[in-house]
Amino acid sequence: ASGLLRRSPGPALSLRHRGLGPRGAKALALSLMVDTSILTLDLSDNWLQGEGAAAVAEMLKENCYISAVDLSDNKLGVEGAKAFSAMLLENTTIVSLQLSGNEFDDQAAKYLADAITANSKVEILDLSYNMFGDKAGEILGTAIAENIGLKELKISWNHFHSQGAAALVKGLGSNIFLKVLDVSYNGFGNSGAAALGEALKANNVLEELNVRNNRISVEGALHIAAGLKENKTLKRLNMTRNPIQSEGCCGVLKALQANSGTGIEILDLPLTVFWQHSEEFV
Ligand SMILES: *[C@@H]1O[C@H](CO)[C@@H](O)[C@H](O)[C@H]1NC(C)=O
Ligand SMILES: CC(=O)N[C@H]1CO[C@H](CO)[C@@H](O)[C@@H]1O
Ligand SMILES: CC(=O)N[C@H]1CO[C@H](CO)[C@@H](O)[C@@H]1O
Repeated sequence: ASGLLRRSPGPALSLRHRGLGPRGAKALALSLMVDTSILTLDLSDNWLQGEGAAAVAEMLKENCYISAVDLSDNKLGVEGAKAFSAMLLENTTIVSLQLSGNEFDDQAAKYLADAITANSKVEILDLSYNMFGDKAGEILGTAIAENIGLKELKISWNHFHSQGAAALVKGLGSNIFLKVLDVSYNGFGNSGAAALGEALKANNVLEELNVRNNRISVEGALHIAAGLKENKTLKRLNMTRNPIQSEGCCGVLKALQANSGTGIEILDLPLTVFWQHSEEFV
């Protein structure tokens, strides 16, 4: 690991799929502790587990040059979440953090929520492909409401369903920084969509929202439409792969038609048979 580091000039160190494991991570972390040239670190898919994550986290507490870290697909689990959260409570250099695919569950969410609440430096956070459920929705929602730094949050491919989804996006209403939110491939359903609609009414910073594949049907689409009617900032909305039917599509379009101040530039609706109403919107 330290040999690789010596042979890798430049500000970006990418060691994906190298099978580093916890031991490799420890060796690498030791070398990086005093390094001043590396600014971005990609250790995705290295089976680091909690132990390897702890070594990397300790290193990041000392190193004040690395600002972007990718630790996706490393089986970090609760132990990894705890180590990274502790690091984020101290360190203020990290701006971009990719932690997708790390088996984070509701217990891991508790640790991450502490970091999201207190850390105001991280702007890009990817927590997609984890195992967050409804409890995590509540905990992370509260953290999102209080966070004052995140601009982009990806939390797609988790297990947020109705109640948990609603709790998660409730925080969005009070958030005043987040510009991009990706909650695609969860199970929001209509109650999650209703909460999104409410959040859109209150939020005046969000620019991009992805709710692709969330079991949102007509009722949910109309809730989102009600939010769109009272929102100026949203520019890109992805509602594909939801059974919102022609009625839901028309509801969304009518809401935008009624809102002269809408900021929508790109709208992606599911393929559906709504051509029979299309003359109304030409
Ligand atoms: C919506 O998601 C699909 C699939 O990821 C993508 O092809 C499309 O470009 C997205 N639309 C928008 C507006 O982002
Ligand atoms: C740049 C940065 O945030 N580094 C800090 C990480 O945490 C340690 C321990 O609190 C500080 O000493 C560093 O300054
Ligand atoms: C929070 C916010 O800015 N809401 C606005 C969204 O857009 C509508 C209509 O343009 C305004 O009336 C709201 O004040």
